[in-house]
Amino acid sequence: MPHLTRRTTLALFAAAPLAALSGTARAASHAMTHEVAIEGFAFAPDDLTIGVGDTVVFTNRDGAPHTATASDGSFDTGRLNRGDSVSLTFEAEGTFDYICQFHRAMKGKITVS
Ligand SMILES: [Cu+2]
Repeated sequence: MPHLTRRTTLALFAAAPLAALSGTARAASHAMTHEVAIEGFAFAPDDLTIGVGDTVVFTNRDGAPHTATASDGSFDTGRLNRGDSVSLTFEAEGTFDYICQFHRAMKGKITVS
């Protein structure tokens, strides 16, 4: 059965050139990719710590559409239908709470350190 996957890469948090450069250098040597599944109206894991330059892939495994939308507006996957994935690369340190825009009781957190 065809499996439709949307892949989008967003560079978040345009930083000062020097910070961006060091972030890129670190990303080249240590960047990791982490998976967050959206399943059963929950993010799994719902609390994730990653490194600067790492990528998080959000994949919706529910029949219902979901989003992962930062509470501070710093990122938004947009609507993810069943099987859709979006990759987000985090280029700056911080703690980012996010929700699903359609089901606001769904909450998650990503810490970039
Ligand atoms: Cu949802």
